[in-house]
Amino acid sequence: MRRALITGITGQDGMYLAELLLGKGYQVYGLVRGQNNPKLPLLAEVVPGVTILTGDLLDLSSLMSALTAAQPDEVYNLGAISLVAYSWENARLTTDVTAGGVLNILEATRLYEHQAGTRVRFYQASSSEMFGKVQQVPQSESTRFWPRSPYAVAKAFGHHMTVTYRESYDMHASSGILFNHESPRRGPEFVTRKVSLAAARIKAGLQEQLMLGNLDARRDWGFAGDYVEAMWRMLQQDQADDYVISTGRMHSIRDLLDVAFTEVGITDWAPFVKVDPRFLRRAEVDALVGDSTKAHRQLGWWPRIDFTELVQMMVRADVDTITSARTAVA
Ligand code: NDP
Ligand code: GDR
Repeated sequence: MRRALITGITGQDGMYLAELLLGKGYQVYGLVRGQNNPKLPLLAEVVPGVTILTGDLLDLSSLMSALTAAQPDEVYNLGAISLVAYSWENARLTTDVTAGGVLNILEATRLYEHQAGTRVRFYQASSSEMFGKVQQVPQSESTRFWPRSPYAVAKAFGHHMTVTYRESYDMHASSGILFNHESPRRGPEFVTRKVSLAAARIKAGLQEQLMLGNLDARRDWGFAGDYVEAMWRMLQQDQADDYVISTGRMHSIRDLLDVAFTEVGITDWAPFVKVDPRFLRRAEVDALVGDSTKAHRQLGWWPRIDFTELVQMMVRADVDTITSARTAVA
């Protein structure tokens, strides 16, 4: 039975990846931080087969203990402070976790390999945010990075450190440069879920207005369930490498609003949406769209769910949750 250790198991991707690996017969270990993490009940409900280990990316010794307990064949480093907007307000913490945490888990993995006399395959969750200011469209593995936020700078550090460990220590360390991917499990602080939730709540009469930032930003949005499959495929390759994972299609926040509100039967969202300067970014990434030709060719990976299906899935899930809650009360 193959064994995997996932950091960031309580996040959106961690849960989808755990489901995927459990379905493939892996023994899955998940690193959870804090003495009473509020997401533990959800984790037990969604992926009850996962063995929980406590630890923190800031604490190298806790990572060593987790590796020793899990004895993994594969390590997926998904843990991070991942909200771009938050990273300006908490730049040092973001740097410590999202950059320094990568060095810690790489170093723990290297030491564990040495001590246990075994090889471990390592995945780093890199991000399209590293491309930042648009210089080339679409962005591929060879596009230069121009990070525009403390989060993106931290991810660029983690990416380069992963490549450096691969080249310095001959580690099987791969980095997935993933473009935005969403799902009904996406945190409500991210724009897609904020919109899907608001559309459902406005339709149900539970909310009057939706406050947003830049409506003209454009992103390449895919489905998280498809993207974790790409992570796994990367670690099944003989050679570790870096891959862009994306749909190759770009949409604006306005497109997102169109699909989400149409799904609840509201044809004009304008009366419900207000631009609030609090949600504008100090340095915006205007438009990102990925070129995943390498992943198509080498991993045989393709996204299965497109933008419209994704947004409809998210809105329907939020509508269902609201309806179930009302039925339970009635
Ligand atoms: P989430 O924000 O949903 O999850 C982040 C996870 O990191 C949570 O489990 C969180 O735990 C954990 N974490 C935070 N701080 C620490 C710490 N100090 N030690 C250990 N774990 C910690 O992110 P996603 O699931 O969306 O993304 C997964 C990874 O992929 C992240 O690294 C993200 O930056 C990256 N990424 C995501 C993309 C996307 O579109 N979703 C695109 C490209 C990259 P807790 O529950 O305790 O807070
Ligand atoms: P992003 O995702 O920054 O791309 O990072 P987010 O959903 O936060 O923003 C996408 C775009 O929407 C615009 N926007 C708003 N964003 C938020 N969160 N809230 C708003 O009210 C709002 N209004 C407009 C933003 O300005 C931006 O242009 C995500 C995260 O998952 C990262 O961890 C990951 O690395 C990248 O995707 C790829």
